[in-house]
Amino acid sequence: MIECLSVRSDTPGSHVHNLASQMRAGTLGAVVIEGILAPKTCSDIIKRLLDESEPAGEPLPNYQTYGEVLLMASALDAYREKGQTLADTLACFDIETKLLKGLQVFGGDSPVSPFVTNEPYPLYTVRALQVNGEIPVHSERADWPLMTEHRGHLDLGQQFSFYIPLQLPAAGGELVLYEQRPEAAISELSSAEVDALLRPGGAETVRVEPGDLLIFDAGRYNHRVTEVTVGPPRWTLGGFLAFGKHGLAAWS
Ligand SMILES: O=C(O)CCC(=O)C(=O)O
Repeated sequence: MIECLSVRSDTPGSHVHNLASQMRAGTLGAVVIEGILAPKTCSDIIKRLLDESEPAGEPLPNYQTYGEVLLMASALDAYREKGQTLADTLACFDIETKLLKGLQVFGGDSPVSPFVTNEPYPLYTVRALQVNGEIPVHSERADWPLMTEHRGHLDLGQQFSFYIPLQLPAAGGELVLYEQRPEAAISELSSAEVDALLRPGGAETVRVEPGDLLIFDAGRYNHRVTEVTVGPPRWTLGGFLAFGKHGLAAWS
């Protein structure tokens, strides 16, 4: 059983101050903080990117990213530059303030800030999963080549993912969390075979409305996004979180 909880973004911190610690302790699998972005803001963000920007890359078939996901990036400078271009394109939406406010409801007593070494890391990317696109099963791990700075500062044994859906497809594009950590090599298996292998150990489909912020224990649970079978495309805005010495740090 994966424990999932929903709270409103204006819930007083004193009522929910244990969310991040509960997830750290393994008693909470996923949290939804409702109402971080207005529905019109979500559609305006998509429109602005389609009108004024080009995706930074297509790491999987039918999956475009605006800004670069660190684990798929090949150089820190280019990753930062693409993150800055995205932040500049979307500056009028004040996303960073709204996102950090939502993440702070989750953090409670632990302050949440963008991960900074000598320079800040981009806080989020925006991703578009088109019809026929899917995100294969994975979990967030510590050993990505460009995470050397993270390793010195953060507890990467436990990484959380966060995202806000900006637009949902009519069918498919659902996040599935699996309780069982696979022992067999799964990279060669199809999504249907992976599902058949892992589902008996427990699985949860997490539904999140556009504008709500989901945070889940992405290091603990293998997860995947099912194929988008009926459009429109699935758009999400998000990144990753881990505990450091001074609270929670976020990056994209
Ligand atoms: O929604 C997405 O684009 C990615 C979801 C995911 O796999 C993650 O956040 O780890």
